[in-house]
Amino acid sequence: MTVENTLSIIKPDATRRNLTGSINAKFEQAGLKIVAQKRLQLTKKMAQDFYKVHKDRPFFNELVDFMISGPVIAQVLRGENAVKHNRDVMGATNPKEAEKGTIRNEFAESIEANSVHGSDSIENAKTEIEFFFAQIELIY
Ligand code: IDP
Ligand code: MG
Repeated sequence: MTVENTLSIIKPDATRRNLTGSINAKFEQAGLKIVAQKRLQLTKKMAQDFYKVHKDRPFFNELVDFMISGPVIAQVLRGENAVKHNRDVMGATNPKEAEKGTIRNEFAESIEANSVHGSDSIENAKTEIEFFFAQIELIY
């Protein structure tokens, strides 16, 4: 077991419904520590850049519009196997397929407005954390 950091984003559908605290409680109950966090309004350019791996997918433009439709919370979660552990806590991309008790099962509105983003590999976690945070902003 190794302690890792992973990048999480609470998406606009969740901030709109005032669910930041409820979602953060899920992370903390699961043993993930929030070691950095900020609320921000993404620009179109930032959203396009963040999701550039999906630029050829049919839902890309809609996804970008959704991600800039309201504030997001960018955060760094830390814990044992945090990258994979957070993916389990989040649940499947499609909330209809997300296991009971997961964030997406409890809170997501749709496959697009699915309340949270989480890094999918240790390598991507590093890049995604650097996208939002300076190293000195991570307080263990
Ligand atoms: P993930 O967030 O579970 O890693 P990805 O496949 O990386 O899922 O997709 C990134 C985001 O794009 C999803 O979280 C969701 O907001 C959106 N998305 C994924 N698939 C679809 C789709 O089929 N229709 C609309 N939006 C989608
Ligand atoms: Mg993904």
